[in-house]
Amino acid sequence: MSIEPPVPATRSAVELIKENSLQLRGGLAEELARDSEKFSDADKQLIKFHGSYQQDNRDARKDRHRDGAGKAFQFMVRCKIPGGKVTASQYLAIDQLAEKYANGTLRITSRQGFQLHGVLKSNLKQTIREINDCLLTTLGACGDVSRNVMAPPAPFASPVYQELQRRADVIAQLFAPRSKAYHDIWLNGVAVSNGAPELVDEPIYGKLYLPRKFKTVFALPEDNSTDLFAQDLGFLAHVENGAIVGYNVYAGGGMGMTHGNTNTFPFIAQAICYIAPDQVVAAAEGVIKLFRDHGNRADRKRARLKYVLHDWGIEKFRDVLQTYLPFPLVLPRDIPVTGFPLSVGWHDQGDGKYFYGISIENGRIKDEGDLRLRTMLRKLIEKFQPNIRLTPMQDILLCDLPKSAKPLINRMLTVYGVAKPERISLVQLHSLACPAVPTCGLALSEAERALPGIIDELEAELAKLGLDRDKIGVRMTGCPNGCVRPYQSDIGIVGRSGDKYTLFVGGNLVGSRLNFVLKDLVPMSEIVPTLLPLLNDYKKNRQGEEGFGDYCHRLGTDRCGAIG
Ligand code: SRM
Ligand code: SF4
Repeated sequence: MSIEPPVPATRSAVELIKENSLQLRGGLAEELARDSEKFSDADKQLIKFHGSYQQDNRDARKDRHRDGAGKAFQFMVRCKIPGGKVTASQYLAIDQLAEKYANGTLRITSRQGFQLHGVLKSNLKQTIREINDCLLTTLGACGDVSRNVMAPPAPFASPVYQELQRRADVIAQLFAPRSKAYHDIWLNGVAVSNGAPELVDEPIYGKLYLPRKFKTVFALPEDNSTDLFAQDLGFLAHVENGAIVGYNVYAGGGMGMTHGNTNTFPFIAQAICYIAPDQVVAAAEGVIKLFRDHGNRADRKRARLKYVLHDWGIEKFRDVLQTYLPFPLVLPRDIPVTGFPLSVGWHDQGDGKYFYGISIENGRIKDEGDLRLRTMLRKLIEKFQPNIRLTPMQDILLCDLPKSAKPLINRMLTVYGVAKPERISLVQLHSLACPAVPTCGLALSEAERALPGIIDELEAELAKLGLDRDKIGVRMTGCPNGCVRPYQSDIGIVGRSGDKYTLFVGGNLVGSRLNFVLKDLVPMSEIVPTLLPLLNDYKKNRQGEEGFGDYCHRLGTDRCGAIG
């Protein structure tokens, strides 16, 4: 039985669209059949639940405006891939779709998914259908539902790693929307006008789905590569003698904020309770239901779970959560998070096989000039048919390889101009950027296209200072929404407007602490020069093995500001 949440006095427009959508159908089927380049405003919202965003090519805006043409509409299509697990044939199918219907590139996302960009409306249905043909899905990749569930990607033969991957699948499946709209619209082609659609029970979501997106991850103390502290819900495994004996449950993390609106802010997830392994599903259901019933449905800028936790405080959050749990809430244990492995390079899986992690700059798999990354990956995957894992750092792991694959893979990297991880600077390996311009409609500034230049500059300075063996994480976004989790990193660069950025320092590699503003409105060309005095001082005055973010945190805002 669906339980409808209490309806608040005022509701945002999206709430009404969801409610009246006949379980996410709206007019999507009819609009798809129509010869037009875009969807209506209401259906533009609904299409997100099906894994796609209506965008326009922002590079083309000026010329088209001059020529009196409207926007060049196109679609982003996102696959939801629990734990980032992809088979060789699925990879090859997505690679083909990138060529046939998108802009010839694949984008690994910061949540272990794939995105295609530049799909025209006329090709959207076929793209989504072919994604499903290879047994991947886009359902619930976006929209007000439980989003892709992340798990540490390394394919170690260890029961602990395997258990977390299995759990990610279970949670992803349990909290996927049950509506048949997705099948009707994209796979079977049934239009609403063909008769009343079949409505099903949505036991968790009801008619209104969630107030906003909801993100879950699994992590290990020594492997927080899924960035537990940035998530609505996180399960931190407690391991004893090689087995998971429980989990600390974290809730209320999130990154998005709006410049100038102090009512919005990034927030670090808090440890709420400790559970036994067989309580994972009930705990997830409890937190999701709490969010469904108490999340803000009037103001989407304040709708995430983090605001419920912030506004209530942790004690009330625990008390209310208890009413949704079928077991007594036990306080969390002391389980420190200590590691953030990247998994690039060669690794022994522990079952006689190996995996090779390739660092993908900002997740973009493409051929460009001498770099023939996309071709190389296709050839390698065709030859070795490896299982694949996508990482939350936007990298790719080729798994289950025989030892004998090493020489050929090493040779292919050289021939196709792809840098081996050991030849890539540590600062680049630890950097992330979001797509921003030209595809993201919310971008205020460049990110993916700008970060490589900034990293080049930073690498040169770090080498001069002898800091090139330090792990320093840089995360850049084109707007404050924080799609690559910039507010917990050593250095965060957040788009402000055009050429100007807000510069943050003081987070850490494991992401357990928010950073703070070093300087606002920094022109792109001044980003590295602004950081230099601090890096100099860090080199001279750091304590022991202190990381750059820890050093900035120790100094605090005022002293960093005075130096920087
Ligand atoms: Fe994101 C919106 C890209 C992970 C916070 N995000 C968007 C949209 C769809 C723009 C839009 O709404 O029109 C971006 C599409 C750009 C494009 O052209 O592709 C976009 N987000 C991405 C990706 C592709 C960034 C990447 O470099 O990989 C990531 C896709 C992940 C996936 O596979 O599901 C992505 N987004 C994140 C994360 C990181 C995470 O999930 O761990 C965050 C911060 C964590 C969080 O949710 O708080 C994030 N995205 C946002 C927000 C801010 C939400 C908020 O609470 O305020 C928006 C804006 C919104 O939802 O209104 C947003
Ligand atoms: Fe777009 Fe902003 Fe997300 Fe970057 S951080 S992808 S600019 S919404």
